[in-house]
Amino acid sequence: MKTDPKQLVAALKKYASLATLIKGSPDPDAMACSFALKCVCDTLGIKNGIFAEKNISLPQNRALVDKLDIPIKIPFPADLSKFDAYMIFDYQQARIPDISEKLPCAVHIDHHDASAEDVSCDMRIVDSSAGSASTIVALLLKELDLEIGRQAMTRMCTALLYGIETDTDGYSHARKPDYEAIDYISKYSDTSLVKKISSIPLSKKTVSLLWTAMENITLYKDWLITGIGFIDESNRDSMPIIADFLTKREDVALVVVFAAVEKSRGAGLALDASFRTKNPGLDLDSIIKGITETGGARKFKGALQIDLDFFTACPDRDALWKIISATMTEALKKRRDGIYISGIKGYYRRLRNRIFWILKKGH
Ligand SMILES: [Mn+2]
Repeated sequence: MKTDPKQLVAALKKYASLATLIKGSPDPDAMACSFALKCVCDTLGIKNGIFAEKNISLPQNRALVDKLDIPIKIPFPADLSKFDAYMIFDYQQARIPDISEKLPCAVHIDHHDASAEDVSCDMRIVDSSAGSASTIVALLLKELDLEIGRQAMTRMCTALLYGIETDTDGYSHARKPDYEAIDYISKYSDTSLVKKISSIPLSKKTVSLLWTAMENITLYKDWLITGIGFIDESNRDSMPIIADFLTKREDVALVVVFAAVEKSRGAGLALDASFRTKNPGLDLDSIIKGITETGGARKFKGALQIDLDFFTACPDRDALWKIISATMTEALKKRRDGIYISGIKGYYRRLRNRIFWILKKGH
C-alpha cells in the first residue's frame, strides 16, 4: 500500500482550522480515524473538531467513545464558517451535499471502492486492499512517526485497533496491510480495553507472530507454508492459532506453520509445526509421518515436533534458522510432489481397513 505521510502533513498544514465530518451514525472505523487525525492535528497545532451527522446507535460504539473519551459533537454544526476545510474518513466519497460547495476537502481516506466522480481533495487515499480505513491511518502514523504524547497514543491506537477489528469481523477478513497496521498499533494500544468493548481473540504476541507468518509465506502449489522463527516455549500456542487463522482466510489445501521453539535458558530446542486443512480427504497423518515419526494428525489438524537440542550450541542463530526453514520447506514440497501417491495410499489404507472391519463384523 502506498502512503505518503509528507503529503498528509502538507494537506493539514494548509489550513488553520479543520472539521472532521462523519457521515451517518458513527461506527468504530470512522471514529477511530477521526480521533487519530485529531491527535495528529493537535500535535501539529491545527485547530480541529469532530462532528457526526447522526447519533451513535450501537452500545459498543457508545462504550468506545466513553472509555476513550473521544470528543464527538452531534449533529453537523449549522455554521461551518469558522472552519477552513473538512476531512472525511471511511466513506466512499468526499462530497457532502450543501457542504462541499462551501468548504474544500483537505483529507479523504477510505477503503471502499472509489466512486467515479467526486470532489477534489488535497489528499486522498482510497485503497480497497485495506480491511478498514483505520488500517490506512495506522500505516500513515507508522511512517509519520510524530511525537504524540503517550496517553493520546494509547487512546488513538486502541481506537484504531478496534476499528480494524470491527471492520474485519474480528480479523477473519484481515489481509496483509491490516496485519502490518495491527503489528504497529498493538505496541501502544490497550488491548484489555478492546477486550472489554468487544472480545479480541488474539494476544499482542500472537498478532505480532501472525505478521511474521504473513511476511514469510511460501505458496507451493496449493499448500501454504510459513516459518515464524525462534519463539519461546510460552508462545507455542500461537502456532496453532495462526494456522487456524490462515486456514480460515486462505483458499489453500493445507496450511503449515512452523517455528524453532526454545525452552527457557537454552535448555532445549525443537522444530514444531502445526498442520491444518479444510479437506477431510487429505491424509494429513501420512503426510506428517512421511517427514517424521514424531508427529501425526487426526482429521483436519496435525502437528510434528523434531528434537534439535544439539543445535542449542549453534553460535549463529540466523544461519540456524535459515537451515531449519529451508529444510522444513523442502521436506514439505517433497511431500506435496508425492501427494498423489500418499493420497492414494491413504485412500487404499482406509478402504482396506474398512473392508477388514466389514469382514470382521461379518464373522
Ligand atoms: Mn470502514
